[in-house]
Amino acid sequence: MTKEELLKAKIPCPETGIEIRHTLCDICSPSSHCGINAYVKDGVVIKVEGNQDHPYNRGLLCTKGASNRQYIYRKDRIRTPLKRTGPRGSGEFTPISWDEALDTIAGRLLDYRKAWGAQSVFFFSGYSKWYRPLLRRLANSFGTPNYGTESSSCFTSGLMAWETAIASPARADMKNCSLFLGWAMNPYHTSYNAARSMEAMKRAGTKFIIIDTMYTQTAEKIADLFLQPLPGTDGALALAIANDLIANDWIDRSYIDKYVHGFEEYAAYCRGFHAGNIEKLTGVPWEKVHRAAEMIHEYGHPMSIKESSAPLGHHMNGMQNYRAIMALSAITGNFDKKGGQLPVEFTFTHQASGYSTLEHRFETETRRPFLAPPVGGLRFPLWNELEKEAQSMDLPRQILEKTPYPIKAVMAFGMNFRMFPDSRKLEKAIDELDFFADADLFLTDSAKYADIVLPACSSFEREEFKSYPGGYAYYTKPVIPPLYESRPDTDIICELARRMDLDDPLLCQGYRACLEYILSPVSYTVQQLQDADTPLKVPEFKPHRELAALNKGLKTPTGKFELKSELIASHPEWGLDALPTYREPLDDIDPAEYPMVLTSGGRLPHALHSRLHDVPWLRTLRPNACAEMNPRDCARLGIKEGEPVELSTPTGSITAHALPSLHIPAGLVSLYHGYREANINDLIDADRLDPYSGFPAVRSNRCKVTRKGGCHE
Ligand SMILES: Nc1nc2c(c(=O)[nH]1)N[C@H]1C(S)=C(S)[C@@H](COP(=O)(O)OP(=O)(O)OC[C@H]3O[C@@H](n4cnc5c(=O)[nH]c(N)nc54)[C@H](O)[C@@H]3O)O[C@H]1N2
Ligand SMILES: Nc1nc2c(c(=O)[nH]1)N[C@H]1C(S)=C(S)[C@@H](COP(=O)(O)OP(=O)(O)OC[C@H]3O[C@@H](n4cnc5c(=O)[nH]c(N)nc54)[C@H](O)[C@@H]3O)O[C@H]1N2
Ligand SMILES: [Mo]
Repeated sequence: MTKEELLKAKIPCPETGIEIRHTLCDICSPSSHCGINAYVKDGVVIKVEGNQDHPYNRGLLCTKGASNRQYIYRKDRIRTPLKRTGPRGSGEFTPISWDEALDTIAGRLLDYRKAWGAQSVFFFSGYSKWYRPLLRRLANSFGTPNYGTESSSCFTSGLMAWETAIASPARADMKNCSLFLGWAMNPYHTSYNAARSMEAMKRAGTKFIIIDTMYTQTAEKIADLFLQPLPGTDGALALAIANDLIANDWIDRSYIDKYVHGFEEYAAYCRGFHAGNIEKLTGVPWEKVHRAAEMIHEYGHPMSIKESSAPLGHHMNGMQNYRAIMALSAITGNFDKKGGQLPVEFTFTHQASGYSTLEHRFETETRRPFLAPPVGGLRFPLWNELEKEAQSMDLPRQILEKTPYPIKAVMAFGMNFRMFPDSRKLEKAIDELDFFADADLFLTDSAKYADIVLPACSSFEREEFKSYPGGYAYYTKPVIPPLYESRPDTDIICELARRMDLDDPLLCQGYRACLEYILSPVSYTVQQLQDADTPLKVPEFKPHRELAALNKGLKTPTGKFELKSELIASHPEWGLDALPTYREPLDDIDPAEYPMVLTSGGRLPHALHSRLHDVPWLRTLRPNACAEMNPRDCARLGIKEGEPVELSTPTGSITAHALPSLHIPAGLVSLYHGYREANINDLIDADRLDPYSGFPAVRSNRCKVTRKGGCHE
């Protein structure tokens, strides 16, 4: 082959000067950061493919991963630190040096601390998580209780449900079960690896119950039994399944006697969910509820349940619904058993990889007693008790109302107001701040409100620690230098600690020193991990030991799996229920005026929140923001495919393109989030928050659908 031919085919060899370097894709969920082979020529990434040696993805990539080149080279990458010169939101900035930017931020944050107290400064993290342990420590060393993240609407609701029941997180031992209960999960859109595992399990004879408001690919290809409840009614459904299991004595009595607390009260409560009312409450006929109970009895030893925190938590009653689902694991004796639900410990950034680190100590050891509750702490007392950080969903309110105390400054890493319910409320709140700084890869509309903008770099341009399930530890090398003047978030955090002269020598030493400390229980040094250039299995990996946690006693008040939470019961002033009680998700909105149920955010395979709408390859897969509706509803309203339709709620209205879809049941409208031109969160009330978790009800609302210039419902 000639050199030109080799170059055209992007063949890595000395003649072309193309090299393959390894990194990871950090576009989607941290539980699926795939290994990447980056083809690099002259400091430029010219091709990406999956890394076959990576234990997680073994050479595969999804559409998002395959588009990494277009993602990291997006035209709106921030090139230099910026200082705002025009009005907030105008996007008028002047480039400044890193020194000026960091000194300005450090000086302003110290000024607010002095004048208003440390709690007046809020440190925020968006969906990116790799730097979070350092950011949380920065907030603690600075002295503010206000460290808050996007997990306030993502993952923490499910975590809180587990903490309430077992005082630790847990995971589904999917691969070892004989019955898998996939509750609100469609991995064909979110995790191709989990979809492949399910297909392999199905071939091997595992039975599947899938429970989803939509008729998904998982329902179509995998389910032996498919249940389709109305959004946010999962708690009633789970309680009804439990009632049937108990009535037929299809439960594990000796396990319950030994390891479960509150069974009798719970069983009595379950009796309220039965053949006579369940279809009305959930839309699921009793025969299907009974068949689910029967299948659990026939095949559910062991049974593993995968409940996703986001779709189940995004309702006014979300956390309680989640608790009701988890209870099925306890009454059938599947918790802490191989092939069931396993209690776990987080290794790093909420990944349970089967080995311990000092992450939690690192994050919290510089914390002094706070003088004020974190944002959301008074409004969401269970959150406050369990999470010890801010519930970010209360941030817009507190900025605007200044109660119980004013927030003067926000130092954000990737803040995007479009992801918050009633986005304009946060936009307005940011506008009212005395000081707002934002570090991001891209000059987003939220960053345009910042007084100082900092350019962060992507996973291709930085070194980063990542832990994977099965005991793996990985420390990447940058595959290209940081683009323009961008820097890793961790450098920004450590540099701020230095410039504010915080009493935190470890943080001031930088990312590597912090990691050496966090990883001190692990045999490998950071340098050894980096030299390996591939994830290493650490010798400290501890496989799960059946019933070990239950026999030792859980860290709950009773030491048992608590169906009735004694933590909640001991705080009657919170006004929360100790049992996983059910309440209707939509009883506060008038169906006469808003006849359609509105859900948002069901994942699309090629979209990830706001990040990929401006990535050309991915955008071509769905160029428009689409309101997906059942064809029967479209026909009734005279709406044709692609026509503009207006969706309105008491909070606002937007226009999207109609997309008839048989996946959506009649009466429901579904729209993906994050679009600039049709932001579903403009329709969602910022105060419809779950009183247990503070989560926003983005998945159950009511709306009116109007054909532009036509009839409506
Ligand atoms: N491609 C892609 N992958 C992603 C993301 C993305 O944006 N795009 N986001 C990442 C993030 S941040 C998260 S939190 C996860 C979320 O991951 P998942 O929770 O797995 O994904 P979702 O599609 O949000 O929800 C799963 C299913 O729940 C159903 N569902 C919605 N509401 C209800 C309900 O009330 N009851 C029941 N039973 N089912 C319901 C939806 O129809 C959907 O099929 O995905 C991660 N992965
Ligand atoms: N209506 C509706 N709203 C939702 C949801 C829903 O289902 N429906 N889902 C909720 C859920 S589960 C989640 S997780 C949130 C996600 O909400 P966000 O956290 O807002 O998600 P993104 O828009 O992906 O990321 C935020 C910003 O981080 C920037 N960023 C990316 N990588 C980095 C990095 O390495 N460093 C820095 N400094 N910045 C970076 C991105 O460019 C982006 O501007 O949305 C929530 N909002
Ligand atoms: Mo999320």
